[in-house]
Amino acid sequence: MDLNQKLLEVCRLFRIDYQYLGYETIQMGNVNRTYKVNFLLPEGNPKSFLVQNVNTYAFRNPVGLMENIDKVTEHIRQKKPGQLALHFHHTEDRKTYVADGANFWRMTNYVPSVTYNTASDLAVVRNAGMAFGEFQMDLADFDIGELTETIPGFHNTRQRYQKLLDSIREDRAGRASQVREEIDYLLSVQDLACRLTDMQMAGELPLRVTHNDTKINNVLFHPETKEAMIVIDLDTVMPGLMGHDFGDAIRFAANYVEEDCPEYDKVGVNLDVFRAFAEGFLSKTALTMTEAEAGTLALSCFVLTAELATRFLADYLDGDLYFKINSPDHNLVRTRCQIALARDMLRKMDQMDQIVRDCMEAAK
Ligand code: GN1
Ligand code: MG
Repeated sequence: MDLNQKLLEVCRLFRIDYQYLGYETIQMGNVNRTYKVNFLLPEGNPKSFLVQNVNTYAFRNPVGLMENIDKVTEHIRQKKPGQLALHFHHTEDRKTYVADGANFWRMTNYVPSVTYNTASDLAVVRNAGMAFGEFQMDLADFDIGELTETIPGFHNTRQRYQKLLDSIREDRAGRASQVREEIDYLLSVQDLACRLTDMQMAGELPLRVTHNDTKINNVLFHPETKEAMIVIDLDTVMPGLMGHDFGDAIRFAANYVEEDCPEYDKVGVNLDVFRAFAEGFLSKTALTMTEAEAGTLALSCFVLTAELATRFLADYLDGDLYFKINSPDHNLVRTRCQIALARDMLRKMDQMDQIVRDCMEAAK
């Protein structure tokens, strides 16, 4: 069945009966597939929905994942009635998904908005920091035990390293000999990269409900005011650490270039962007943050960057099974870009740490 027919069939199961106009593929996310599906309302206006095909190779329990999202969005909705919230459509039998074979479909309203892959506008970055900080705070009283771990060990860096070692050993795509330098670098920083995981295991950091995938393009901004409207992509909302959300956001937003930029000499942390995000994030979280947590924020940027480099490299070695790719060496380019960023973060660690301390002071 072609995709037009499939998407139309899925929309009909979500009880959208308008006249079908067609679909556009949306470049959003490296894991799920997203389509904007367009319809014509009876009075002649267009109306669009976002339909996603959830990657069930990455998410082995998509039903549990949808239950997490339902619970979390409901919790936020009760706190903030009237605020724009993520809303998933239901089928006739009240399910928020359509499962057919290996495909797992879901549908939301399309929200006209803008998103950013890199951000030079510091007001936008600060707003994103506030949005992610507020998201964590909204869920501070949510019972962690209610959540399914949608990807077990998602930010368990020790486990990620173990996976990389397995991939090197198996060498399924026959690529290990080309990437000796990358492997050697990542192994040389292993203990530092696993510091957050080790502290978590030792019970030194509080477990929170975290977003876990805080790329700035997971915040939708108002097209005119540039205010953050809503945090999206709740697939990985799970128990986690403050540093997971802070670190991943900086990894993505504060890099001078996009995360798969092949010009490695341009890669690095823009400290102005770092400061703007920290200001926003800490303005919401400083009061509930422990000293130990604050002390991990600068480090967490390096940790999340090195961790993702191990994931990209393991996927390259496996033959690109997990992340969507645009070229055969896409995962290798991503790995190299993240390694260049991790190196720059090590150089700037003291400066980043000082900025966190300044923002903590200012926010208290
Ligand atoms: C994936 O699919 P997307 O873009 O939301 C990945 C993140 C990575 C990110 C890197 C579930 O996120 O962990 O940081 O790619 N999500 C999952 O771009 O693995
Ligand atoms: Mg995601």
